[in-house]
Amino acid sequence: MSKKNVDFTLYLVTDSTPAILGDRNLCHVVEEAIKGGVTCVQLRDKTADTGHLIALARALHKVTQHYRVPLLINDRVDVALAVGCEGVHIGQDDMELSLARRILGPDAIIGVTVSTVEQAMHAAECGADYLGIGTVYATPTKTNTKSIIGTAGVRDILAHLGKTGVKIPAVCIGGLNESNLQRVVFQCHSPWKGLDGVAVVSAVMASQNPENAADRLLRLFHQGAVNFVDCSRIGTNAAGLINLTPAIIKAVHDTKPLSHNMTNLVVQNFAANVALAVGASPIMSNNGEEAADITKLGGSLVINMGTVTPDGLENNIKALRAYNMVGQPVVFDPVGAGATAVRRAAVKTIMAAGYLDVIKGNEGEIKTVFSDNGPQQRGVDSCSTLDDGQKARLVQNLAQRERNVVVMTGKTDFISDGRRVFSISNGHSYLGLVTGTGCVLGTAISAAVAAHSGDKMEATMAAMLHFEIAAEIAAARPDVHGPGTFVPAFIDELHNIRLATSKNDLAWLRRAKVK
Ligand code: 3NM
Ligand code: MG
Repeated sequence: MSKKNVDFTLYLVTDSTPAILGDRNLCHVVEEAIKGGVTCVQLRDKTADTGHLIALARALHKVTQHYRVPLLINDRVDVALAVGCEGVHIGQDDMELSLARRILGPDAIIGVTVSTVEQAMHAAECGADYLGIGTVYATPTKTNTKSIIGTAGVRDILAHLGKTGVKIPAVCIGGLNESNLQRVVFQCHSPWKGLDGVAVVSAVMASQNPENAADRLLRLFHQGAVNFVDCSRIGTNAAGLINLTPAIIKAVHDTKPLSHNMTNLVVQNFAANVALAVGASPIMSNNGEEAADITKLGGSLVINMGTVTPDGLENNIKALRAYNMVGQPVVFDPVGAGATAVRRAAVKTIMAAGYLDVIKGNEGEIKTVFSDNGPQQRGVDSCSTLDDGQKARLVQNLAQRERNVVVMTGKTDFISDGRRVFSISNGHSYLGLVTGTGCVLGTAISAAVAAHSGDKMEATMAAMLHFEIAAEIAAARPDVHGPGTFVPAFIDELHNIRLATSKNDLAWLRRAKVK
């Protein structure tokens, strides 16, 4: 087996602890996993006595040799040498790479764990054969991990390697499983270099059917992230987006998609009415347990952080995973994100737990989502410090980092998919004087992304034009005298625009101000 053509696509790291292996036989579990598609195996046992570890490695090597899959030993160069397996995997605190190389020779496969660009470049320069990048997400399998770097951290490392022309296979590790694999691969991808594989422990080792588990993971890896942001129409300009808007509003009208809202107490009723007005079918369920069933009805999810409780957060995460699992869209509204430490932590937790197709917030919220040293917000109201150019850049940077669509609301709204940025200057100041208008915009967006299965930026733009122009028309009505009378008129106009559009009456759309 030449080390030049090792396949790192599905890299299995073993774990002999009772919590994961139970009373099963390690060699048997690994054999099943290889039958399912595991392409590379690392024996990792931090507590076994040396004699026992060598015996185990020998037995395991027989299995891996039979299937022509390389076996690497975690940390223990001596054990690898003793059993004559294909190589080792070393961490930053283990034996130095150059020393391990001297002991094992040029043909051994030596991989290194890295969590920074510097460590990655150093390992590559010293002749590592592959990199294990992590820790992506906090995981109970390894509680002493030093740095949780998320998908953005992995992508920074891959991008740097790619840009500087360093060719080295790379996998990532930490908390990967069936529900997040596709979007992790998608979000880790940089234009210069992507992942060559993923490394897992519990997703396969703890499975009652390791063969099936490996098979499904491998399929997900090869399938790619088909349901995520589709940038296929990157040529679309502002006029193009306006032209696409009626078809998207009609799609909502015709298909009546489900808009599943996990939202705060203040806006539940308003959000449900807005969903109906734009032609969606609202379901207001804050119980994460029923999310998987709700996904079967099609539709999309809004996670609104308006009233954050530990219990609520847990439910949000369950629902997020359920939607990600089936590739249905999720809109995240980080209400009041910067206001308290609890909310800042909640944002981080939600961002790490899944893929958010659209993130929508005001300036302060988007700043906080972008970096935790965002501004201290007062309540959930917005306050502005950035000029339009800075806002556009922030929205684009966040969308680029998350590989999704980001919306920043304000007098002028900004929207980006990471490549394009548009501003919308429709709307009315009454929107800022009524509570929950931002939240219900999330609901309107969720309806559009559920009904329009293509580019989520197109869908988001359509929902925003529908919403902002309805506000403009409502505010101008003679029966509207202020924010109180504005609300029912606004719901009327959302409804009217939808009905007019379904009859190809597009006069309202001439008001669109998109740049
Ligand atoms: N190394 P699971 S994280 C063995 O970051 C290991 O270097 C890590 O387990 C690192 O797939 C990890 O069950 C455990 O989350 C990964
Ligand atoms: Mg180690």
